[in-house]
Amino acid sequence: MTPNSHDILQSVGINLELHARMTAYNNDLHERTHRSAKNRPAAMALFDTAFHASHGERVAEVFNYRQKGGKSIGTFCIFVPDEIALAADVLPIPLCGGSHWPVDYADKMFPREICPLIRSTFGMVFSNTCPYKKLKDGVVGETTCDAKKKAWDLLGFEVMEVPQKKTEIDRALWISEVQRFRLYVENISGVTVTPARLRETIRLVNDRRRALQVINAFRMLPDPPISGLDALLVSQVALNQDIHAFIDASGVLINELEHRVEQGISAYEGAGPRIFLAGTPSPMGNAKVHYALESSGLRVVADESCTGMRYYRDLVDESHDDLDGMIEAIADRYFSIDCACFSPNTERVENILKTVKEFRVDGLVHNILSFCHAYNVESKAVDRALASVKVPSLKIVTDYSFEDLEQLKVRIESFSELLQSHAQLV
Ligand code: BJ8
Repeated sequence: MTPNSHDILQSVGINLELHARMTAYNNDLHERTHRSAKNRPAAMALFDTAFHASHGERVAEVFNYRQKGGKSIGTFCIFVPDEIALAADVLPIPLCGGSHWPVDYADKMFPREICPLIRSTFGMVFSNTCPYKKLKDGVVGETTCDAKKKAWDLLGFEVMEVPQKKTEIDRALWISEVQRFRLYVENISGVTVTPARLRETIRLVNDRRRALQVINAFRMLPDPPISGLDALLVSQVALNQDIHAFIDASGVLINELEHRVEQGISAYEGAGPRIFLAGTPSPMGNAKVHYALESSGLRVVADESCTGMRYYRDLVDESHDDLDGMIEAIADRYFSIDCACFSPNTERVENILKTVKEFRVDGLVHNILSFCHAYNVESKAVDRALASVKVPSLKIVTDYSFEDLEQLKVRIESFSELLQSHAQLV
């Protein structure tokens, strides 16, 4: 951490001693899960740096931006449209926690029987270790799962209503919510969203998605030049880093991945089953299931979650020129998100089957955060569809702690054996 970042953390009231303990915990884990891996692309150093910067230099960037009069909001879900916030000169800061270290601090307000993503996020807030706690002008939640909805109630956040079905009436409601969000951010910054500015930010946010899509496509190859763990880190960084810096770093990585493919350099030492990981997101700090799988010899070649393809699969249509047309195009793109909060959610099953084919996966692993009922229950519908194409699956329900790692590895090893015998039979 630079002295500048240290002073800034102090000035925003961070408990420096606890913050140092939390970052040491996160750094040790990152060292163990990522940095010790062999065959990493050299460009991953850029993303390691961005990982460490999320609690240091990135905080300083946001602080300095605000000192110059810039505005920012906290968000928790990929339903909040970045394009519109950026067009109103409001910086969106995703706040979902991925670190196990602060979860017990959430006891101050939340029951233990809710998912670790929520507990980690608010554990950081209550332990005074969230560096973005005071660096924002508003917080926008959304009506996705019950735990989130009720948390926003308790904390008095602004809430976007995400419908739970996808009929025309729901679409109309969602478009009006996106319009309301535009007014909300305009009100925060005093900047009107113009068609010219929105056109620019639609392209910019699409560019970030395009970069992620290109990196992800390398994972379709028989010998992917980037591991699942590193692909996850790239997605996690995309959510926190300055968007221009992220697009630049992705360009460096893409060049290197192209060279690695030409030279036949794989991220993996041996041939292992190709795994599709599906389910809940893994915010920055959490890579536990990816690590459990890849350190057991399996290869995570596709990642369905909101820290995977769900975040960048679809682009916003760039062909509109008028403000309402652009807002509608943004609303439609976000409405295609196949979160398990929708009922029915047939799109998700269709997308999963498509990915199974494109990435030629041998098996699917449900990665479900404890107490996330939506993804846990929906795993049955996914399994039914997988059975029709003869793809085996394994369900992992877990939190952020590493206490059950050895147990998980035992289950993963038997799943790996099952996949190998299954491959001989089909
Ligand atoms: S669009 S997945 S980011 S809601 S894991 S808090 S659902 S109990 S994170 Fe999500 Fe938006 Fe959907 Fe994506 Fe609740 Fe489940 Fe916890 Fe979750």
